[in-house]
Amino acid sequence: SQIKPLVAGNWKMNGHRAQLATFAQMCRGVGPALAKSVDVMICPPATLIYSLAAAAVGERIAVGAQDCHAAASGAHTGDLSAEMLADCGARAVILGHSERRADHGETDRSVNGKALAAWRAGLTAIICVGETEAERKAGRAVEVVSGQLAGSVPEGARSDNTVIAYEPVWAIGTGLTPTADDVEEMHREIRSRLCASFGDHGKDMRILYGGSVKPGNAKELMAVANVNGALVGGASLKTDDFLGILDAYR
Ligand code: G2H
Repeated sequence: SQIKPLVAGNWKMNGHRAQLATFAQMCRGVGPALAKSVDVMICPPATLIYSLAAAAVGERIAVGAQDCHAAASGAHTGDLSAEMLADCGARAVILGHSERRADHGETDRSVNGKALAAWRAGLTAIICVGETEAERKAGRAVEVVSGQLAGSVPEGARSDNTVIAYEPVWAIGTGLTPTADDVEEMHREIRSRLCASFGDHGKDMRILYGGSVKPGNAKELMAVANVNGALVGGASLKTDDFLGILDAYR
């Protein structure tokens, strides 16, 4: 397809200032040829956004955040607005990751509000969806993901302000990955829903796969139809692993 893929690293709650050196190494590893075929991003914990973004100036890796509040400012102790993240140099924000849905009770409705906030601040919303193991075993995976898409992705989603990340919850950090056929089926389903809701923007919107992506499986997963890149957790913490995944696009 003509959609430029995106590989985004999600560092989750990992990384201190010492990881600036890791980030610099990653930047050096993304040469001009690779940058032509894939967009690359790292989403560090909020404490590192500013320094990574400063280090990324003139480099080929963009910096993103892992969550934002729906409001622009106000009495919300401990929260960060999309405007603040943009002010620190973030270009995108991951929203509705299953860990936040589980740990912080995020719902499709709250994720929807956060996506509107991201757009308001000029950030790309990377909206995560995905079924649990029980839901898949019950044959409800497509139904669950469709419901999350309908609820989490606001009207007005465009291919340049929204990225969808399909992350089957049972594949996250477990080393388990769905088969290429399962991924293909789900991504086809997501594509058709996006097209139905957002027309040409749905056709061009990036759909990332996430969940135990590693150098050893990236090539196969990234070759699946309608897989336009990856959201990478554990394997985005080490330079060799992350660059090994990006090799899928060399
Ligand atoms: C899924 C993924 C990144 P991991 O959460 O968002 O993590 O690659 O460690 O399974």
